Parts: sequence; structure tokens; C-alpha cells
Amino acid sequence: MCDSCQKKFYITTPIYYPSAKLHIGHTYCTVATDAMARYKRLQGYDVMFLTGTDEHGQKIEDKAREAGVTPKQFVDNIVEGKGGVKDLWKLMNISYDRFIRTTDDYHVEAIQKIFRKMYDNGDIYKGTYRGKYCKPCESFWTESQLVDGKCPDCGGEVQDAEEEAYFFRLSKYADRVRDLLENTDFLEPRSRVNEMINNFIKPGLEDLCVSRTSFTWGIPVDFDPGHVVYVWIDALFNYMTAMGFENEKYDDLDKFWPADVHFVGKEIVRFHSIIWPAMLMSLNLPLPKKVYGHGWLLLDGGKMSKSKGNVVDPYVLAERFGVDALRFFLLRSFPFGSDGNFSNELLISTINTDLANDLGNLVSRTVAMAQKYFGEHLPQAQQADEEKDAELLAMASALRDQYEEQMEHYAFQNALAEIFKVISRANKYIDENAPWILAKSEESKPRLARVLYNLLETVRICGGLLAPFMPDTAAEIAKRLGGAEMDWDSLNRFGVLNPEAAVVAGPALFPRIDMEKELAALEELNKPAKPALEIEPYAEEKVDFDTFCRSDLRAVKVKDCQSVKKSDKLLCFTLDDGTGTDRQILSGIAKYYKPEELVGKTLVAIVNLPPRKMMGKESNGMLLSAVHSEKGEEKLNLVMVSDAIPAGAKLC
Ligand code: ME8
Repeated sequence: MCDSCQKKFYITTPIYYPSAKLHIGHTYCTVATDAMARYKRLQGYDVMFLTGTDEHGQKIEDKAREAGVTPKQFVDNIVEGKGGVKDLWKLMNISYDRFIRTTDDYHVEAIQKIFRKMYDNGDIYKGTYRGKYCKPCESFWTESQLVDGKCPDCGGEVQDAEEEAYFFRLSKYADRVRDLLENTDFLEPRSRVNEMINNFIKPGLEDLCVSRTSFTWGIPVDFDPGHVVYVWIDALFNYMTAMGFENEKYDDLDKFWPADVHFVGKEIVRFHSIIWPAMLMSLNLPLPKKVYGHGWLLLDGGKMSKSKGNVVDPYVLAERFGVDALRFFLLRSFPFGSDGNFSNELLISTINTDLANDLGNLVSRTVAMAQKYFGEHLPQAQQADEEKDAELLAMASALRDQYEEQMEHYAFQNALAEIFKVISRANKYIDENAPWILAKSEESKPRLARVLYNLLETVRICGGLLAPFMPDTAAEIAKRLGGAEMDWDSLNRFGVLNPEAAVVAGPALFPRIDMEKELAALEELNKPAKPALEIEPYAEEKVDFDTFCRSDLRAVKVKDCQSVKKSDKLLCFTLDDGTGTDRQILSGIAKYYKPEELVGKTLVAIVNLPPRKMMGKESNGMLLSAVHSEKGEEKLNLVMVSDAIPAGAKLC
């Protein structure tokens, strides 16, 4: 097929906010997107699957400060570090084609150009922002949008905010956006349209505040330093900058824009179905063809968070149950457009029922019988038996079309249900035809061959259609069927499998899980880890207050820090203690810190100890640190305080 005739499909996930490690709820949307991308590839589409991370904003700036690192170091660690976002997608077999980080240079430059364009065309203007701001959601709200005075998204406290800011003329696009939502299929499922109209459009769309001055970790407005671009503008345009919009890094915009579908969680539908199209309208750009707002995975009826422990850690779940089983569970158990209640019981019972019993048994029994009764190769099968085979053959042959119908509507659960109807039918067909009885006489061997061929063909079709959900399992099934063809065109035809192909038996695809034992093991894992800390005994002797107050504790800033020659223990600090004269302190902490990582930090020193010489250098005080032991190993952390505390401030 020539390049320009090839069917193209561009799909995206939300770009994740790397403020903490991802949980199974985040994994849900990416697995769904991956299944869709693989399905389209299977159909022969040239697919672009984009994912990435949304790395700016006050929350990241705050978290980085708490962690004592720069915002970039903070996000680098969560995105690229061990056990981070990219590692998780690798583990989950996510076949993304491109990964965007909003801190990538090309994106930053493109956003500056985009902001300027909307300023130049009059859709962004300068004004004063007065309203409410929800810090965790990074969202501005008007008084009327609050629910009981709280953030309508997360229910958290909001703060008063007033400052000079840039605004986007969202109100100008209200009618066009309303028309888009009400009169097209732009937003699905339909229930989300009602939410948007009732909650946001009907109360009236106000202009949107699109810059901030109270923090710096964002993309600077290049023509007005001090302002950073509102994180949602920065984030939403990722879908286009990653294709090359306003940058030279990529050149895929003509090929892939407009996107076929953005998959997004329900709480960010507002941004994708109101703000995003309005900004594209402002720039006269084509709109994405669809936004699909999926539901949440809930835990005990509430929103999931990492703080709920290991049960929601995709690493733990994938390790215990396998990546394919986990992927399958997520899309089989919950309708994509609605919320679903996650539980370990449901996970285990889904694996046991669908995968161990139905699919696993069908594959094992079919392959084992083919091998047992005919050695490696099946003889050419005789004609199908009109009466006995008709239903299975009809179901298996029609399966691809029924599956396609569901997949085209992102109804993953229904698509899988169609496959499992055929799998159940095939298991029943084994019982009806009792191959073990047919095997008893030579006369019925041709019929036996037909029965087994029908089963192998059914397994081939089901395996092929399961591939977008469970890629490794599908590959294993193909191998067991002697390298069976599973391309799209072969999946609505019965009779493709070469009976001569050598089937290969193997271990159970999905061993049954002992529910009780597994639940107990998970519960154990989920108990808060016992503190590994071995705490020093507390001092019995009391110190009177005046004695304590005689210790002069001060905030000091590290101007320089060097290793000390011939000492593997000591670091030599040059400190600003607020007096105008540098203070030198030696500290035996070389084992715990690299000198360069301490420069710029605000530490605490006791400064009225008598001077002491070490390795020929004078030390004037002592830096405070916390020492504890963990699993027999001594750990040390310097006491670091907020950089807002000036050098020389007395601590009491
Ligand atoms: O929203 N169940 O990032 P994010 C289902 N950076 N989905 C869930 C979920 C759960 N329990 N918890 C989270 C952002 N999600 C923005 C996106 S796009 C231009 C910018 C989903 O890391 C959530 O609904 O907070 C969202 O779609 C996605 O995870 C990323 O959330």
C-alpha cells in the first residue's frame, strides 16, 4: 500500500503529572489506549500512539522543594528513574510510538509561540485575576463554580487569589463549543456531554486565567517575564507539539493531526472538551475528532491514591498476577465509560474464571488432545458436520465483526465478552463431542480430527483477537498452534489453520490462584511496613532550660563544600552565617554526601563550641544531623531547613 493511501490513526493518553508514582488507576487509561493502538495496528492502520508527562506547575515546584532537589531533578527521577513512568510502561508492555515531556525544549519553545499567537490575535489579553485557586488541581474557579465553597473537582479547600494575569477569551467561543458538544459526536460517552453542558456551559463560560506570577516552575511568557503559562495550556498543546506544531523537532502534523481520539479521565473532560477546542478555534486549527471521557477505578467506593498502599501498585500486581492478566482484568471487568470498583477479589476471580478456566483450559485441552491423539500433526480434516459444528463455526466466523463493532466504540468490556462467549461455546463443544470417546475407535478418527481442527481454529481466532489486550499470551497461543497466522484478514475466516502445522503443548497459560491464600498474602503486603528504624534510647537525664538555651543554634548557608585531602570522612564547609565573615566547619559526613550536592543548602549549626583542629584545619562549630540505623546500617541526614530562613537566624 502506498504511504498516502495507508489508513492512519492517532490516539493519545493524558500526559501524566509526575508528582508521585503512578497507581493502577493511571495504568488503566494507558492500557486501554495501548489495546486500542494495537487493535488499529492489527487492522493495518499506521498508528501514532502518544503518551508522556506533564511536568510544570506549582505542585511539582513544592514537592521538589520538600525533597530538596530542583523541579527538573524531581521530575527526571519520576519519569526516567528506576521504577518511574517509563519503566512502568515498559513493564506493562505499552507500545507507545512517542513520549513527550513538557519540559522538552521543542515543546517549551512551541508553547511560547502559541501563547504569543493568541495574544497577537487578541484572544489572550492582560487583566486582573480575582477568584479561587485549587492548588492540588492547579485549577482556577469562579465563586459560582465552587461546590459548598470547595473545589468542584477534588472537594479540597480553595484559596483567594488576586494578581495581574493574562486571560483567554473562552467566553467568545461558548456558542461554538456548545454546538460542538450538543450537535456532534465530539465528546463521548453522551453522559459526559450532559455533565459539561449543565455544569459549565449553562452557568456561562467566563474567560480563563492563563498565566501565573506566584511561582516560576512553568513556561515563561517570553514577552512578559515573571508570568508563566498556565499549566493546562502547556499540557493540552502537547498533542500537537509532539507532532511538530510550531517546532522543527517533528514533522508529523500533516500526517496525524487532527487526532482520532483523546482518551481522558472524567475529571479532565472539561479541559479537553471545552478549553481545548476553544483554543484550537482561536488558532483556526482543526479539532480532534473525538474526546472519550472514561470512568475512574474506585477503591472502596473512593478515588484511588497511592497512599492506599500496595494493592494499587501496578508493580506489585503485575509481579504477582502477570502483566497480561492485569491488562486483561482492567479492560474486562469495567465498562470503560463508567466508574468501576477495583478489588483484589474481583481481580483474582476474573483471572480464575476467564483466564485459568475458560481460556487456559480450552487452549491446554485442545492442544494436548491434538498431540495425544495424532502426534504433532493433525490429519487433513473431513467436512464439518452440518448439525454438530454449525453453531461453533458460525460464532467463531462472526466473532471478528462483532468484536470490531464493539472496539470501534471503545467498548473493550463488550469486545472481550464476545470473545469469551465463543470460548465458552468451544468448551461446551468439547464436552458435547467428547473427543476421548471418538479416540477409542479408528472409525471415528476422521471425525475426531475435524472436532480438534474446529477447536484449534476457534482458539486461533480468539487468540488473534485477544492480542491487543494480551500481546504475550496471543503470541504464546500462536506458538502452541504451530505458528498460526493471526493477521486481521485471517480472523474472520474459518479454516485458515494448516492442519499439518505441529502443535506444541506447554504449561498452563494461567495457573489457578488460591483466592484465600492470595488475599492473605496481599493483606500482609499492604500492612504498613514496620519501621526499620532502630531508635537510640532516650536520655534519662534532664537538662535545665538555661543550659539548653546556652547552645547557640543558627541557620547557615553552604557557600562551598570540599573533600578534605587524605581524609575519607571529612567534608570542609565554607558557610555564610550572616555575620559577613565566612565560617568554616568540618564534618565527618563524606560517606553520606557528595560535596557539590550540598552547595546552596540551608543547614543548622551549633556555633558556640570551642574551635577544634582536624587534619590541620580549624572547625568552628558543628552541623546538626539526624542519625539512625536501618537493618544494621548507619544512616545520616543533615538537618536542612527552608531556604526562606536567612543565614544567621537563631533557632530556638
Ligand atoms: O490529569 N481511575 O494528569 P494525572 C481511572 N496531567 N483513571 C484515573 C485514576 C483512577 N483511579 N486516577 C487517575 C492529569 N486517573 C494531567 C493531564 S492531559 C493534557 C494532562 C487518570 O497524572 C486521570 O483521570 O493527574 C487522568 O486521565 C490520568 O489518569 C492522568 O492523571
